[in-house]
Amino acid sequence: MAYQYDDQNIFAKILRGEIPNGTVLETDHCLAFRDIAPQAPDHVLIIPKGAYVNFDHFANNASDAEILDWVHTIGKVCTLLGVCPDEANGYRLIANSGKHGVQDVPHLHAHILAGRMLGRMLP
Ligand code: D5M
Repeated sequence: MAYQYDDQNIFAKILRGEIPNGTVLETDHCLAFRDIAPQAPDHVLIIPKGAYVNFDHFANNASDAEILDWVHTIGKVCTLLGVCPDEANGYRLIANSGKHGVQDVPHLHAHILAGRMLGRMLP
């Protein structure tokens, strides 16, 4: 699979500092920022700084350090938002990939959605 990364995508511009963003957390390999069109009271995107189109591109090509940092950053964002599940809350973690995944921005991003009761995704 040959992945074509478009360096003009909006998240590449955010990483280059060309577009402002609502940063929640920045690490060596990742940036977490608020979604511009939130679908829940807390809606944060966690992206690797590397040029990865989607999840499988990242999972099959990124270094262990990049992968660990992305996973840890997602966990830290959950902690920062105060949504680690107890009886009262929780969150949804999504990475839309490709056409059937209805991915709009072609730079890997995890969505964390929280702060309200979300609809059931699967029957
Ligand atoms: O979701 C792409 C997400 O990216 C969507 O929820 C809107 C969000 N988005 C688009 N532009 C921006 C900027 N400039 N800042 C923050 N968030 C943004 P997908 O999974 O690709 O369908």
